[in-house]
Amino acid sequence: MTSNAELLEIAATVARRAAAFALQRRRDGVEIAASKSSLSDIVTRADRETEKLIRDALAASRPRDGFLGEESGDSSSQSGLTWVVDPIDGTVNYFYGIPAWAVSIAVVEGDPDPSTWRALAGAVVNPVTKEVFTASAGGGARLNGERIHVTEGVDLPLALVGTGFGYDAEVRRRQASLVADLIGEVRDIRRIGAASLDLCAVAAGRLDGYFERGLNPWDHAAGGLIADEAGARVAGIGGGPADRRLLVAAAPGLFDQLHPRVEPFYAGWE
Ligand code: LIP
Repeated sequence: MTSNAELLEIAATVARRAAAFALQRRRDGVEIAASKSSLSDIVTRADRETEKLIRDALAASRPRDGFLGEESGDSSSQSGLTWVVDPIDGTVNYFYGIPAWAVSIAVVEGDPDPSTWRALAGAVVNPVTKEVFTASAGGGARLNGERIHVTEGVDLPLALVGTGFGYDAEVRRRQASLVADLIGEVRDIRRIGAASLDLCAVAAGRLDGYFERGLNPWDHAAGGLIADEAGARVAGIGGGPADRRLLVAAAPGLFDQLHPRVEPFYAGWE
């Protein structure tokens, strides 16, 4: 039986390799895009190539585990464990050269469904800032090996709150209407553009809270565990597991103020 610490070592090792690859592809890609195809095409290729690197590395070390990735879909598990992967979270930031994108790799027990899975280990690597966020279930959360913890004791009016928006313009317009009200009730709002980094920011005390609707499992599988292990409450509609309907993450005291403030807005969404 592989320990959570051993699974985390695999996640972090593969995520570091993949992040270095993606960073190099971005650097190479700008030249190709400048002379040949579009940069958006380069980004799409980098996404797929990075996920293939991750998938092949995990298949080599964990051949009986399942896989669920943003770009290449899923394969069923024979071991009861599934790797949940976003090869480049923060794709638009990657496209624009904004240093807020990450490779996110988590391993979960049970079906790869955020409403039922148990996350065992996760790594989020931002190669531009050289930051490696890691956590294992019961093992705490770390940034570059140093323990991290959420900021406690912040109430909503003084909270720095992160959020994000969907790719659909009409959805974004509706989401912005909540932010238009909330921005006057909190310290300020931040839109970083990568859910995994938003969740790691909560874990490290760089954000006091974060909420978003419409996240895919691979966006929050690793970051959600890292935030949880750093002392955050991470939950969705009705206080149940976070899923694409809603994710809210904050220290418990702030969670009890932020969740009831945003949940009603999203509770009625399909
Ligand atoms: C992104 C999420 C982010 C969200 C963006 C986008 P992607 O994932 O991490 O939180 O606000 O709209 O969905 O598409 O870059 O992997």
